[in-house]
Parts: sequence; C-alpha cells; structure tokens
Amino acid sequence: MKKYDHKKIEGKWQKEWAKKKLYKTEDVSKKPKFYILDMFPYPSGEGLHVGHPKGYIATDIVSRMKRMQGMNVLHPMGFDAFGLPAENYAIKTKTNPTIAVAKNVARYKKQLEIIGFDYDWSREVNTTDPKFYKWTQWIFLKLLEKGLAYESFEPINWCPSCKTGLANEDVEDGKCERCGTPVEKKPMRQWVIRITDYADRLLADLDTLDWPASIKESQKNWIGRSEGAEIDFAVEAKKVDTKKLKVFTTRPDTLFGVTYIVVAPEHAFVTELLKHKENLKNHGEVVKYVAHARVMTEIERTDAKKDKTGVKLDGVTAKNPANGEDVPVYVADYVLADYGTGAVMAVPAHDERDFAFAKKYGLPVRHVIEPKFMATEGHDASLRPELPIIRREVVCIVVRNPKDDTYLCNSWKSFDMKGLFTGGIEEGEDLVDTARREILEETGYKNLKHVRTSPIAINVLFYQRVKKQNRHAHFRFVFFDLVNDERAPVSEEESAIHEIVWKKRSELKDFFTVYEGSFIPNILDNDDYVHVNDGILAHSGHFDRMESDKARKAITESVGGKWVVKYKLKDWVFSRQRYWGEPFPVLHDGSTIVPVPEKDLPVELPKVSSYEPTGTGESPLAGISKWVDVKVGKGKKAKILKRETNTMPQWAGSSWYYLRYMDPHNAKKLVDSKKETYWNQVDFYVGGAEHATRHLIYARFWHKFLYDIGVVSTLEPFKKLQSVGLIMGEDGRKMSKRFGNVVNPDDVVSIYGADTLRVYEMFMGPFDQAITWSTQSMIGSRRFIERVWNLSLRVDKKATLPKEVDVLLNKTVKKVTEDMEVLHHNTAVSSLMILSNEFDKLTAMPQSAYETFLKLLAPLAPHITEEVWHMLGNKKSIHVSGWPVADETKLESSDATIVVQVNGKVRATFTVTKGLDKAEVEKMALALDEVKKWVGNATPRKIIVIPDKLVSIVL
Ligand code: ANZ
Repeated sequence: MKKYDHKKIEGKWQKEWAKKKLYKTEDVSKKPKFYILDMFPYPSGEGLHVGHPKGYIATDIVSRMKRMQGMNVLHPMGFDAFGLPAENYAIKTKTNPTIAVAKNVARYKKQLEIIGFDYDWSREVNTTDPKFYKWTQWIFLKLLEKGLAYESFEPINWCPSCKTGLANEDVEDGKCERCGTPVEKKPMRQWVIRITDYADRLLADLDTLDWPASIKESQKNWIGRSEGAEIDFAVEAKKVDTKKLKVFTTRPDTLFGVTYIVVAPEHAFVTELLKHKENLKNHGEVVKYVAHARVMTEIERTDAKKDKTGVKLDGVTAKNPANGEDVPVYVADYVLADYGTGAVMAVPAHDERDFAFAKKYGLPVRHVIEPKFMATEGHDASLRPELPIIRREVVCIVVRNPKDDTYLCNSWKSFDMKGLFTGGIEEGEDLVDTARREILEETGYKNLKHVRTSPIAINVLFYQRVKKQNRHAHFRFVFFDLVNDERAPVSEEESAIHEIVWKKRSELKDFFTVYEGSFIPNILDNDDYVHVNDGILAHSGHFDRMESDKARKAITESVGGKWVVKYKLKDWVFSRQRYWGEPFPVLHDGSTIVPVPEKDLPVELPKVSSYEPTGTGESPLAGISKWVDVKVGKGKKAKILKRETNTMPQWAGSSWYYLRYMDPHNAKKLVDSKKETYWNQVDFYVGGAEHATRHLIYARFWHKFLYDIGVVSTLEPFKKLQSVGLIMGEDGRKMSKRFGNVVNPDDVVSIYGADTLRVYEMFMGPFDQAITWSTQSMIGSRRFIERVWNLSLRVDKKATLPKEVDVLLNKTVKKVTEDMEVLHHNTAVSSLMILSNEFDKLTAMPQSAYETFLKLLAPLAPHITEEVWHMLGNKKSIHVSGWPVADETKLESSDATIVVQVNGKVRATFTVTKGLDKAEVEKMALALDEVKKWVGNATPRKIIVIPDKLVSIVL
C-alpha cells in the first residue's frame, strides 16, 4: 500500500474539484438552501497567519456537511479591500493601492486555496471593484433620497495620524481604533448618516437573533436607549440672548431636589457667555477650565472614579421651574456635550456624581425621594389587599453607648422580631421629645444626648398582626449618645413586650429583622447616603407622597417639559478625507447637492500619482481638478459642478456585501429579488467579536433600510452568529509580526498538510475561546490522519462489525452531526479519534463502516478522505455523497460487561445480555476458569451481584 503523502494528494484533489466545479452553488434550486458566511478579510500585505483561517475552517466544515446532507449551500469568500489598512500599506510600500490590493488579494487567494476550502470562487466579491461599488454608491443615493444622508459641520473625531475624520465606532477609549493615536475633536464638513432613526428597531430586533448574549448586550449598550424629560430652566446673565437652559433628565421626579445646574464645557451657552467678559466675574477661570476639558477624552471625563472638577459660572443663575428657586450654574466636564442636551439638573441627594461634586464644592443636598420597602415575610407580613392602608409618622431611635460603641436594640419577646425602639408621633409633637419619652418608657434610660436628626426618611409598608391593620410607617431617625447608665423603672407591661439588647456595630447588619433596622447602617455615622432608586416623593410641594414613576410624568407635565427618548448612539460620520474609498456619487452646485444620476454610476475612483492624505481636512482627490470639475448642461446653460472629494469609510462595502454573493454579476440590480428571496438571511455568520458595535451594527442598519426600500425581504441580515476565539502565538501573545511569533499556514500545509492543519485548528479547544498554538500538539493531529490512512488496510469485504463497535459507530454519527452543526468541532474530532482507536483494535472491518467514518471526517479533512474513498473503488466525490444518519435502534448496546472481583481484586470480565438475572450472572462468574483458579474448592463466604456491572466474591 502507498504511504500517506499529503503533498501528492492535496494539490491533486484541489485541482480536480475546481475542474469539476464540485462546489458550484446553484442560483435557485429546489433543494433547501443553507447560507454560511465568514466575515470577509481585508487583504493586508502580510498575508494570512494560522489564526485567520480558524473561522474559515469551521464554516467550511458546516458547509461541507450541509452539502452532503443534500442542501444547496452558499459559502462564499471575497475581499474588503478599501480603507485604511490597505491604503496605509500602499503608502508604506510606495505602491499604488490598486496594484497593492490586487497583489495582496492574489496572495490571500493562494493561501486560502491550499487549505482546501469549498468556496465557489465564481461568486467572489471585492469592494474595490467598480462593478461592486456601483451598488455601494447606489445605496448612498437612496439614503440621500430618503433624507437619511446629510452634510454636517459639527466637530467630529479626528485622527491626526491617519489624517481623517472618524465615526464614534472607530474610536476606542478615546483613541483611533486603527493606530492608537488619541483622537481630537475637529469641526469640519462631513457626510453623516442618520442611523439614529433606526435606533429603536436596531434595539428591538436584537430579540429575534440567535447571537451570543455578550454581543447583543454590547449592541444594546452602544445604542443606549434612555427615556426621560427635557425641562427648561430660565437663566439670567448679563449679555446673552439665551433665556433658558434645556436639561435632559431620566429623573424628573427629583426636580424639587435640584440644587444647581451643570453645563458641558462645549455647551453653546458657555461659548456665548465667554464672548463678553462682564458676563462672568470669573471669566478667566472659566476660559481656562473650558480649554482644559477640551483635551480630555470622553472616557477620562466620564470615569466614575475620577475626582469631579468644575467651575461656577459666577454671574449666572437658573430658576427651578418647579419651585421658582434660583440655583447656581456650573460648568463641569462630567457632563458631556453630545449626550442629552449637554446640560444637567443636579440632584446630589439622588445621583452619585452630583453628590460627589456637591460635597466638593459645598453645595446643598436636598432629599426628595424616600426609599420605600414592602414587607413580604416574617412578622411584618404582606399587606392585606382588602384593608385600607393607615399611614403613621414614626420616629426610629438610635441610642449609642459611646464607651464601647454599642447600640440599644429591641428584641420583641413574643415574636421573632428584632429592631430598634420606635414610637408613633402625634400631630404637633416634637420628634426629639417623643424619642426621649419612648426610650424612657420602654427602656428606662434617662440621660440621652441628642446628636442629630437625619434628613433622610424611609417608608415601610406592612401588615400589623396585632392591630390587624395595613400600615404605612413613615420613619424618621433620631440619634442619641447615652450619657450614663442611669435608669428609671420600666412598667411591667413594657417589660413583658421588650427585651433590651446592646449590639456591637459589626453585629447590627445581621441582627435586624425589620426594614428600618436594616437601613440604619447606611446612615449610622452621617447622612451621606445617596438614594438612587425610585421611592416616594417628599419636599416636593403637592407631589409629596406620590410614587416616583407616577411623579416623573406628572412633574414633567406641570413644568411644561417634554417626554423624550434619547440614545447614546450617534449618527454615523460617513466621510473620510482619504483616497482609498468609494467616491460619493454627488456633485456640489454651490451649496446645493446634486446627486449623480443612477445611469452614470459607478463614479470611479480616479487613478492618481499622489494618494497620501493631505491632513488639511481635504481628501487627496480635491487636488485633481480634471476629476473634480464636472460640466453639466449644454451651451449657455452649461456650468461646472464640483465632485464631492471625501470618500466613504471602509464600513460601507461590508455593510451589504453578503447580499451580493447571492447574485454577484447582476449589472442591473444590486440583487435579483428571486435570488434574494431564495437565499433569504445568512443562516450562520462567523467572525471576530471586535465587530460587535461596528460592522454588525452598520450592516443591520443598512439591511433594515434596504428592507424599507424593498430591496430585501428580511428584517435582519444574520440569523445566527458565532464569534471566533483568537489563536495566540506559541509565546501566549497575540500573533503579530511585531512579536515575531507568527506561524504561516503555507509552511504548516507544506510540512504537515492542509488536513492536519484543519483538524488541529478545530481540535485545539472550544471554538470561541482564545487558544495558544502548539506545533507539538499539531503533530498529534498528523498522527491521527496517518492512522486513518492505515486503517484502510483492515477493510475486508467478509468482515462484520462487532456489536459494541457498531453501537459506537452509530453514536459517533449522531454526536458528530450534532457537534458540527454548532461548531463544536473539537468534540467532533475527539469522537472520531475514539472511533478510530476502536477500529484500530480490529483485525478486519467491513468497508461500509470505514466509509461511514470517512464521510464523517470528510468535512474536517477533505483531501485524505477523498483519496481513500477513491482507493476503495468509489467513483464520485465523497463530498457529494450522502451524510450518514445514525440508526436509532443501535445507539444503545444490549450487552453489559460484568467485572468479577475475588476478595476485592479484579480477576475476570465477561459479557452478558443486559438485564440478565442475578442468579444466572453469579453462576456464569463462578464457571469462569480465571475465577475458578482463585476460588478453588473454597465455599465463598459472600457473593454480591450488581446487575449489568459486577460480581464480587468474598472467600
Ligand atoms: C437629574 C437626575 C437625578 C439624574 C437623579 C439622575 C439621577 P442615562 O440613564 O445614561 O441616560 N445626564 C444627562 N445628560 C448628561 C450629559 N450630557 N452628560 C452627563 N450626564 C448627563 O443618564 C441620564 C442621566 O444622566 C440624567 O438624569 C442626568 O442626570 C445625566 F437622581 O438628571 B439625571
């Protein structure tokens, strides 16, 4: 028999498959369809390393299995070749990007081809191909037509190193995602796409997707939906036109607790104030602060742990529309200019950031939302719905013994209830006097020093079992220090109810069984407690006693505010001041935008000799007047219009490329509707998790837009998504040229073969986890492949498969089918390894069993399986043969292996039919020669039989 030589096999079959067009995808077919897709790569100059194909191998396996299962599979590949990486490479190597990209694409394709993927290359797309980007431009025209693309002059993110404007999605921790340079804000003309119009749908439809929860969560946070109110505060300052400041708040129920207003340093009001020195007593200080804030990144500014800074706008006051009170106005960098309205009403009692700021600048804190607790168990049982709720004012009394820092607590004698001493307050009664009286009556302690009365109150709702009443206790807290131990006698009646216990500070938390007690540790030393949750209103005029959720709308309405929805998501900054991108299909006629007619698409990117970014905010295209100037009209009416010279971002082509694979050569339409209807959504999409809030949001948005204009029939592009975990270098670091730890797949394929590479990459570990490359472990996969090859020697037409192995074979069919479906390729490989070990133990096996095994392995190792399949006499390709189906009746063995122990030592095993009765099993065990040898003539003292498992003989 021939020796396994991957070099002879792999190239041969790759050519044969291509010649036969084995993987050609039919346009429309009666077969059920399956569309499986990888995020297409941008062809960098460095070529692929072994990490790149990990995802491609995984989808190739599913694609091959589905084809064998009789489906029409679309598993295409293409190139995302516009954009910064390609352009930067071109600049570095001084090659025109057109040439550099063509070269890199050719290199990538070669590298992919030798791994043996089942791509139908006739469907390849390349975003830089004018035939492709004609449709990218067409989509832009449609967006423009629908009012979803607009020009803006707002400051945007600018990367001084890449010399281009960036979208928010391109900025990570305040740095350019591509090069790591801190991003600046720069006002410039740009094209923006109104993705925010789709924010609600992008959020809601996440529920329909079979995507990893973490990716859905990051999209949710990125979209960042908040409902709240916009409320106007009238402002007064000397020389300004601005008469009011609009704030955005999610908590209008706290309006009466506002003690100051904060505006972002970039707020237009600040700019206006600074125009005239006399507006502000501290003009210079404000100018300095604003300049400082501008250079800080958003992350630095919103870091919750960062010390809050700000400056009072000295000379400005704002009027609270709820109570007419004048409050000071501050400028502080913890308020962001581009969220909400860029102005905040500060409520230090109920917002942590405002509290920190108020503490630092000595601003008042006003509590207007009281916590509310509903009893659900214990003595404080749930409210009885049939009874009215009776409200009582109650004082909760905290007495500390300063000598040993212990606290006076109350343990009720007849119930399991532990708390503090409390007392009801009647109308007109003084809180502190009542508290003293209660302590005297219930405990006898006479000498108390009043320390403070907390401004914080809470509400506890419970069912009072003794009085059979629903209670709403409104607790206020009074703090005393014990002066001395002197006590008056306590009435018998009181002593019968209460037991006095002194508890250490550290014991309090676990001691109390009542809400007012559990609350105490929050305010034991001071009143710096910020209640951020909902509750019951207080100190809020006629809204007192209303619940937060009701009060939000009621207060908003009462001050003429507006209920609004805000998103963190910003409109998509869509223009780049770079050469290597799709030209915008628009002309400028002065300030009028003239769309290029559809029939003139594509607007081709001109060939240029200088494509380096200018850094001026203009794209290199602006210098090519031959291209920029476009003559329209004839004769006297003729005039020169100017082309838009910005280009589109790299995200443009990737936002819709998956549709073009369905119909890649259509010159008339982006995609034929029949084909689109047939292929429907991408069934399974695989790629990097880093695209969670970029490509995956943009593509969903464009897809929804294309749905709205009738181009596609589905609401979402990617039904199921799976993220691929990185392959790390052997040194545990990210594979990169920089670290010198890159493994080139070409070398691996040449030395070990593509099949070994494929099996190894899948066997390394769970697909979505990052795993370190190890050439040593890869050799194990190579051995497995060799074993598979050698197994073919055991095929014998006359052989039958032992029952046990037949069961294992069927189990493996089931397991591999299920595993491959969900990319658990690592466990699929290990089941196949186990099965191959069992085959290896046989001296002969039937061809059919071996063929079933080969079919299961074919998606993982397509070359060797095809070779052996043909060696066995098959004429057609294994990859279009039928996928095995497990015989359900054979999934369980009917045999059981019984272990025989003599005096605790295993001496023999034998096989029985499952369920054989105990006496029969015992008889069989004693009849075995190996057992007789140990038992001899002795009569066993005891024989234990565990059915289907064990016979234990004790002599
Ligand atoms: C008053 C208030 C009282 C607030 C309270 C919260 C709690 P989300 O949920 O993230 O949307 N805010 C509004 N605009 C802001 C800006 N440009 N920069 C920084 N903070 C801003 O947050 C909305 C809340 O964040 C708003 O509600 C506002 O503070 C603050 F007890 O208003 B709130």
